[in-house]
Amino acid sequence: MRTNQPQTVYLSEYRVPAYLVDHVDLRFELFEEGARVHSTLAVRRNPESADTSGRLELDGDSLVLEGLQLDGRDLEPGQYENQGDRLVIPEVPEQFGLTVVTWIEPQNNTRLEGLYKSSGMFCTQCEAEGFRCITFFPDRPDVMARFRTRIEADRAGYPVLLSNGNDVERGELEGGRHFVTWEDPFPKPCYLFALVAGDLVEKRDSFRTCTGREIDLRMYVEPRNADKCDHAMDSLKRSMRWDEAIYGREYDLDIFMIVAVDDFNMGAMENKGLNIFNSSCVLASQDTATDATFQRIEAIVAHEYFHNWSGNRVTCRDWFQLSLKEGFTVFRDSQFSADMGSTTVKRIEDVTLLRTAQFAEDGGPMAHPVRPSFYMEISNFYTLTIYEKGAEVVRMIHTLLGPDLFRKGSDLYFERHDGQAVTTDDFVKAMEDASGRDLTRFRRWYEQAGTPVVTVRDEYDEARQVYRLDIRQTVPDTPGQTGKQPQHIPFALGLLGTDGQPLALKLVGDDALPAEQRVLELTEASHSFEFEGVAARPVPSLLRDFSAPVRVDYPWTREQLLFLMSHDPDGFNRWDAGQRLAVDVIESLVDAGEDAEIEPRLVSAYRHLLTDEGLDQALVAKMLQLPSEAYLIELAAAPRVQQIYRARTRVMDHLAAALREELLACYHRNNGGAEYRLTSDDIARRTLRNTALGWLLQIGDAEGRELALRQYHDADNMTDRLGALRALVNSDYHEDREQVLDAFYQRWQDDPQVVELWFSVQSGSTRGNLEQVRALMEHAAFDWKNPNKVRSVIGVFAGQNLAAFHAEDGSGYRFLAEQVRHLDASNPQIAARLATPLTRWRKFASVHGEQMKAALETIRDREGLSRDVYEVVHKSLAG
Ligand code: 0A1
Ligand code: ZN
Repeated sequence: MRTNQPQTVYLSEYRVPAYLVDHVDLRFELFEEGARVHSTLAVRRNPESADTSGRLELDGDSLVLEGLQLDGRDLEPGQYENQGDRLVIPEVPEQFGLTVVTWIEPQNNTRLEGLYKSSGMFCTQCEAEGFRCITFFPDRPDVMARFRTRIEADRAGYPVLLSNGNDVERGELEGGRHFVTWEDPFPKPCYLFALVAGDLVEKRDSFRTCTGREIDLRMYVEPRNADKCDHAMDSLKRSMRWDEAIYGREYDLDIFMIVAVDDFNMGAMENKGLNIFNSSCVLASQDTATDATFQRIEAIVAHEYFHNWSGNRVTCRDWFQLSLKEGFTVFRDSQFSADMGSTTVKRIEDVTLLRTAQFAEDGGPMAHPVRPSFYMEISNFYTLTIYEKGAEVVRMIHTLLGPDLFRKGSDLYFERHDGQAVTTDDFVKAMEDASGRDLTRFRRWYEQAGTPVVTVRDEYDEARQVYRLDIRQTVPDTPGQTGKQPQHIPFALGLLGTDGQPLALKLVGDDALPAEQRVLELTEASHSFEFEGVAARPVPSLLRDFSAPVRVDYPWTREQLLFLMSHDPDGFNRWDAGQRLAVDVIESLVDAGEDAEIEPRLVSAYRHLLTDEGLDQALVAKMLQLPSEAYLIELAAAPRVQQIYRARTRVMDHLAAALREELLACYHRNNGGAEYRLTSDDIARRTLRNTALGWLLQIGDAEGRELALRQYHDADNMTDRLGALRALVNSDYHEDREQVLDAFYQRWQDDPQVVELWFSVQSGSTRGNLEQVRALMEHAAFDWKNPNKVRSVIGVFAGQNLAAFHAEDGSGYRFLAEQVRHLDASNPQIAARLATPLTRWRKFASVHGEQMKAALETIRDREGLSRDVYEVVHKSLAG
């Protein structure tokens, strides 16, 4: 907490550390009243530093300093300065041992950074700057040390004591206490340090690596969760195998551990050999987790595991390089998920998130490049831009180089930089060196914020049988960045003939063999491409597979979109054509009267999707989802949320009514009754039947209601049970809604993950209002200290229940501001994230924008605002 203005940190001010730490010896004495941390560092001057002042500076946060010794001798008060957030020793030798003793209070740590308690266990979260909440230390990722950690605690309360690496010693202590010592042979930055102490059950498995080493795999969870580990364990083994096969990466320690904790700010953390997970991202059983949760768990387990190479063995030089590890690792986990399920569906899901949320971020006040050049609070930069856009940037390199050269590049990167802390530029350089390609202009993707707009116009010359595409790109201004340069964009496309068949593409003056798809490389502000031998005006299929994170501006007609929906060989673009058509239809209704006609061809297109069983059902399940309100809002220049909401609802009602028979048939056809399996086929079936159910209840269909009630009671898995619950909650059957919600809570009240689902179904329901959300916050299961509960009630309301959040009277905005102010006192990271919807006030038309701004100002005026919230609020109000 602070009242003075937080400092900005600049990339341009990066200097190598003046001192290096070769070894860290930690001893934790854990008690109920607090913890004492003894830390002994082997320090030496960095020969590469220009700083020869002899001054050592260590970072700290909320620490009580109990002891300080240099080479075994106590330092006198005049020999050091404890500034609270910094410990300065003005004169130190070239090489020395430093012992620091600190006292901390994990039981009172509500920020969930550093060492804290969750459901009675001790655990840590040190990324990005949490280690300084444990002891004074050079808390920066380019200081890499070997850690030895001894943990001492009461044996009865904390039988399990874990840290990174291998356990090398254990024993009994006086007073019923015991200790375990862990040693991690790999030098690592302190943000990868982890400690866990608790009464946990252990699940064991093993994995034989490609060179025949046997790795001990262990999961630690609270006893009540013992039956929810199998999926994560299987996902882990699949990830390990996949990383060997696709990237040639073998696991390096003899043991790999996963721990589940209930209170966690993010999804999970890749601490070396000891990954710590938010319970909701790792625990699953058929009864308690939905298909989406199973898939998310597989992806996050993979993500954290993949970090062992992309992040841990090769780490970031400074936090401006965060996307070095995050963008690359998200790219890797999305490749993995694609390989485990449906490639097209995975692509659709990734692009939906990117276009809905990352594009909004890139167009808002917190817009920043994939490699930012300044920040106030690094926790605010764990963003969709760093993660998702960062992954798209790596993906474009993959597209430009092709899989083989990309693999050559990643091999070179891992080999060249193993054990180092490096930059995004080192990554690009490795890709360049391995492939011989020049990525100079490509680097702008890392430097320029904002979503490029690619404008495409076409002309067909019948006499010459030539089809010409004129393509221009512009990168919009973002806060603090104007006058941007063209970026290197891989633009995949195909052309379809009037018969729906792909044309062989032959560029005028290019002697490459004709192919049905090409990746054009856009490097200038504008280009023209002429295709020859084109017998009739074709329909272009642009930016196939979403080959670059850009907006495409092309004047599609509805005929063209319908044509692409049924003929494009690119599954992603078939889906995208359907989305564009639906967006066009909904947008055209926003300003039209209540009786305006709804495009009849949309109905027939949806009918075709519902009835043609020859189509890929996983793709159909995706195509049946209308574009979300959030996406429609993102696309609009000055969105009027209520009108958008009504137009979208009208289209849904209309489609559901017109297609009632088809929806019922689709429901019954996919009501398998077979054993629950997680194949993409079965997932598609469940998605289809639950979508059909949702639509039927949307129009209050009586038969749909019967089906939903029956499904709710008969379901043998959470996907179907929640599907039925959600359909009823979003219907006008109020009594059923209340009854089923009660029954659900009674049945699952002891399972926090299921209660979170129960919360979010209600707070996200368009039938729900602010009063109901306030009531949820009064519910016994709501807990301000648990980020998952805060997210599932307040976050879901502001992020998904958009008609209620943007209520005309501004009550949604005032509500959110009130919650942000409240939460900032205990958990600034979550408070800052929660504030995001308000920070986008400039995008909204007059009254709404003003109301949002006023709400934001009430946050700004809070006394003792955290650095986290200060940064997002001030950036949003600036200019
Ligand atoms: N590195 C983790 C995510 C993570 C980031 C920050 C945290 O605290 C501020 C916690 C976790 C990942 O990418 O999975
Ligand atoms: Zn990550």
